[in-house]
Amino acid sequence: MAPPADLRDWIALLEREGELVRVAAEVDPDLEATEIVDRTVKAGGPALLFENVKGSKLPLLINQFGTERRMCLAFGVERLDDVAERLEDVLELQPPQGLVEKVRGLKKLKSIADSMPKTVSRGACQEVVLTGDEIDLDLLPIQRCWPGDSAPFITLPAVITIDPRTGTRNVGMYRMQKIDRRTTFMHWQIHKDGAADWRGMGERLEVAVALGLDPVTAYSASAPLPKHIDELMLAGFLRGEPVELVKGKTIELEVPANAEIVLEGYIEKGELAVEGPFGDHTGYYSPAEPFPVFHLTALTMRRDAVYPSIVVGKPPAEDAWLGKATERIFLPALRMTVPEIVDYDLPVAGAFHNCVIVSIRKAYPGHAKKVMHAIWGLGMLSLSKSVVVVDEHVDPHDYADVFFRVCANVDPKRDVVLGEGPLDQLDHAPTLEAYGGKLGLDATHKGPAEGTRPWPREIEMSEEVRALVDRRWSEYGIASARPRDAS
Ligand SMILES: Cc1cc2nc3c(=O)[nH]c(=O)nc-3n(C[C@H](O)[C@H](O)[C@H](O)COP(=O)(O)O)c2cc1C
Ligand SMILES: [Mn+2]
Repeated sequence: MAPPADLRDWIALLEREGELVRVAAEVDPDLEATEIVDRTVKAGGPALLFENVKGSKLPLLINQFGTERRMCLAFGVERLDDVAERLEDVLELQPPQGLVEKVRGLKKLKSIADSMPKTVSRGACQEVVLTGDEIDLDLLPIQRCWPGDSAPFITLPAVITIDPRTGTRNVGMYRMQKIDRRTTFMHWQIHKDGAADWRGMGERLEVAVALGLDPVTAYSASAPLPKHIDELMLAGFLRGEPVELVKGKTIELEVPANAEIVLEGYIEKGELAVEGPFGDHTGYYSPAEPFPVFHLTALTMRRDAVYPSIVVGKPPAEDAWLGKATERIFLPALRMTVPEIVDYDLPVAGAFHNCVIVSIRKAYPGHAKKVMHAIWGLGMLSLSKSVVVVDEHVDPHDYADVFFRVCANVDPKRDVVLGEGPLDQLDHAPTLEAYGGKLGLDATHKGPAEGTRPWPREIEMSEEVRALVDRRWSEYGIASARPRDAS
């Protein structure tokens, strides 16, 4: 099944699948919407289309990503690992042997070639064009999410810039605090590609912001790609169809033609003001701090545009599923660099950066420590505060089993690595901002070369006895426990 072509195609799909509720009652985008959504997300509930938002004519779509099932619907797959397999196929492309493999190889190469964004002459996102004094962010149902938030925030944007030094495009999801009808902040955290484009800017940096995209392109804006890779190419690859772009009305940048709403504008060199506080995905308010100011030169939209939003806060919130998609989709890329990694898990409670659990095929002394350092050196994973390493037969998603290994296998004097390095800018725990301590826990088995006594064998029942008990289960008359297969 092809992924949805645009936001309204996606809304129709959600509705057909019983995954969307239209809310006709008037809802205030100031706090009330958050409380409704937070309860819905935490109950595993549906996407919500608020059709009657106080103070705005536009409907507000929220919780489109809030469950694993909706995430899979967005990508047109059964399991998120299926997306990863398609990527792995391309990453692991080997010289083909024989005709059949050559044809298959060509298909894979074509899927890459077809991923490049394509320029078109017209886009639905420009049915309405407001410039100059007509620009008015008050038209949009922008949410103020939490009581301590300093203002309303645009929370689900795809922010487009071009690196003035290399000419490569970047798309990232960065919250935007509304300042007035024609200005917002741009919350580019220090480690992000958008911030790097900004640091490299000349006098002015053009910025385009797409709101209301097909779900795969919207997800791609949150994906932690290396700086030189255009997120729109990933979107094209994952969709199996290129992202179509039209030239902006007041800027040189191209914008996704299928967007519901586009904000065009610029950032002036050196112009900073104090942004925040904002109730963030850490579960705490991030403090007020200086960030760049974004000036709008145009607001373009569809005639009947839908405004998309997301609420972050104490985990689990809707963004948990964007994070889980990244965890699954990036496993093959992680394995390209660190092939001994079997699987990994970023616990939702760890807000993406606080904890990584990784299982490895351990082959030599210190191997777990080598993997910790690899993670601390890899892309956005480098911001991970703690890394727990377990053996290959341990499922990193089974937190109870991981905790058992940590308790059972760690000698705190020998198996704890304390380091320091860059940390997520939003992490309030370290003494300094964006820099602090790292914790590694080696919960793998240890060998004599690591200075241990002989490592004991783990207890396992024999397969014969298990099979026997499975067969005979009904004879025992024990209702409260079950044979393996029935569980
Ligand atoms: C809902 C949501 C909100 C986000 N808000 C911000 C933000 O305000 N600032 C930021 O730097 N990153 C934010 N992120 C994370 C970035 O989108 C993510 O790190 C992405 O990889 C950035 O793109 P880049 O690597 O091209 O800079 C947010 C992610 C999500 C899912
Ligand atoms: Mn990027």
